[in-house]
Amino acid sequence: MSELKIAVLGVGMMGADHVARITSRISGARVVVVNDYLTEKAEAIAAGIPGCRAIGDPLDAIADPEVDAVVIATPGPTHEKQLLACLEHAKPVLCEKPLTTDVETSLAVVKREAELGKRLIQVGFMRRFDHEYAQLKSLLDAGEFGEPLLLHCAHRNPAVPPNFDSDMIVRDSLVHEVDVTRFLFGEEIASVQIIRPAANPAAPQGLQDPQIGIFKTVSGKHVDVEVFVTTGVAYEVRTEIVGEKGSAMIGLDVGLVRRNAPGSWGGQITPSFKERFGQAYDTEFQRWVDAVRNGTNVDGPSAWDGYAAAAVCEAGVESLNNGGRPVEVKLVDRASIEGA
Ligand code: ISE
Repeated sequence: MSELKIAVLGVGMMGADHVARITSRISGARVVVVNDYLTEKAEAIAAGIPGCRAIGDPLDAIADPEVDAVVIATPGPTHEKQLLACLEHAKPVLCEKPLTTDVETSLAVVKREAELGKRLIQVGFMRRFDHEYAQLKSLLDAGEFGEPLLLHCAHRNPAVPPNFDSDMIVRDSLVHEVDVTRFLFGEEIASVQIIRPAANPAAPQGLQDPQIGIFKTVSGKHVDVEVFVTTGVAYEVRTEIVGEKGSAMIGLDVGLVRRNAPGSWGGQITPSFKERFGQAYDTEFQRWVDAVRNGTNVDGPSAWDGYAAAAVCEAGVESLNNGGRPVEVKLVDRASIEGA
């Protein structure tokens, strides 16, 4: 296939970054259509890219004959309809998390794709493409740490948008550690517990922040996660794995350390996930574009991964709201869906 022609749906913070990524940072693809509910925003972005048009209706953008593949970066509640339209038109799609906003519709999407007998959906869990996570996964798979036993994670954001509520800390933030756990351990999560420590006095009224998530995997491995999204400081994502033969930590985020002022030393802190995971997003997009061009369509997390993450988060929100009791994760048997 010659250059892949992509429609990007949603050009908010992440969508606009993806447009720039496809246009200037990766090869083999270009953006031919952009769409956003803010029409002027889409038009302004289209005007800056040769051969790019703004289309007002996302479903028309998906169906457009010039479009080979789709990137979905719209708000979660719109994903189900847009994903089903991509399947209907047999267009490969890279969908930002969440796959959909509830377990039932996520499962329906998994089943619809399986019925088609062709993989078309990739979900945007970008951490799997980060060099450090990828390196950790290779070492684990090579048996360098023997049997992996524990995972300790910290996930801190300096701030979140004003509409961010306590459930979103699970569904929007902790969901990354859900995927990281499934990716590194290669097994499903069986139960989730969310504990509410004393809330940050600087957090907006009513926001349960920080939260502690505890997962137990099917084989009994333990994972604990501190999620703290109003630190006011920096973007920090650390992951430590402890195994039978040793441990490893990633995400120390120590770049250049300077010592040129009397009596002090220091470096720079990462402001947000756009910078911290910039390389991961670039790699994710390049590999997806290559996969679509060679007909594989998917090279990363699948619709099933999106569904499994939704099921874990559903259980997590139940635990958050039931006083922190562990809640069992309910997943259908994967083998019962041929092709999933
Ligand atoms: C955001 O949506 C992300 O995906 C970021 O990676 C995460 O750190 C943040 O908490 C979420 O709100």
